[in-house]
Amino acid sequence: MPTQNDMQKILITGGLGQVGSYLVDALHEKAKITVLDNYSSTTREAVPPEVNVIKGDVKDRIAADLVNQNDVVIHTAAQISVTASMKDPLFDAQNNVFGTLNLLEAARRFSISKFIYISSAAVYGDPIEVPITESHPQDPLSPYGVSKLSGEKYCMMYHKAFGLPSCCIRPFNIYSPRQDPGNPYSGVISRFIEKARAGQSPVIFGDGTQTRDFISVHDIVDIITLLLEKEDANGHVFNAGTGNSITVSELANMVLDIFDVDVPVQYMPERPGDIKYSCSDISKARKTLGFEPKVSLREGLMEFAE
Ligand code: UD2
Repeated sequence: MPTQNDMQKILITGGLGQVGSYLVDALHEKAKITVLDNYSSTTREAVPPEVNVIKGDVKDRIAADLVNQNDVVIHTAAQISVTASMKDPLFDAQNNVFGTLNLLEAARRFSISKFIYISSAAVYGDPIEVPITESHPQDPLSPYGVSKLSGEKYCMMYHKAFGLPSCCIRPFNIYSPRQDPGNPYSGVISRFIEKARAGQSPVIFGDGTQTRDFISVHDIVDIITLLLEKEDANGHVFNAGTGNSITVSELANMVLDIFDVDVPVQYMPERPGDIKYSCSDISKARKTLGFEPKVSLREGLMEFAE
């Protein structure tokens, strides 16, 4: 194992969050990790006690100071809710646009060997064709989609104009047991599992024929690890999905089957602003990074049951 002194130094913003905390788990024995997190959604206990955690915000001076002390930045901290962004677009932009720019400016001044930005499939808006390639028109339907696209554009512009080794991923629907089911903004998988655990009916918004590409957080960690390793990734944006989709009705049945719960599904009106079909095309990540998603949806759901 490398000694503390010759280990790569990695700053993970949002390191206590869903993606960040799994990244810390995967990397903290191979690299010297510093987490910057404002504790907005989790606690210190999300990562092992030996990991250096700084409480602070990506918008503040502390973020720039930490960039200066590290070799690599993985920027996962964000305002993550589409619904919250509709209610407060300014708060969303302050975090996702200004926070990202604050880090990029620091990365430009100090010699950073890699800057990885976590964008979102929300940049595509309602897709005009599926599967969605990276060159699909980007036409966000929410302030969140706009702020994520803006962060991406800054990363790519800093690469072109200043030679910053930056790259981005656009995750589709990420899930993991660490997503908080009590949070009203949590994803459909957490919601369905919470209901199944209580022996209650999952609630489907709309007719259940809408599709999503659900990707396990472990595969997200894999693609980020590949970005760390591959210089070819710099200056590029990659879809991060599985390349497969499933309807929300099929998902509900799968969850009920895994948790062995026999209840009818409940239907509610479609959620305003919901997109109908979503599925990634991951040819670019396969070709450039050698990325191959490994966790099937059933396996990923079983992890919740364990
Ligand atoms: C996901 C991301 C969002 C953004 C967007 C991009 C999550 C939590 N959100 O939004 O951040 O990247 O993709 O397009 O990953 N549903 C039900 N019952 C429920 C909850 C949801 O039927 O109890 C439906 C919902 O109406 C939608 C689908 O499930 O059709 C997925 O909903 P979601 O909130 O998990 O994620 P999504 O795709 O809206």
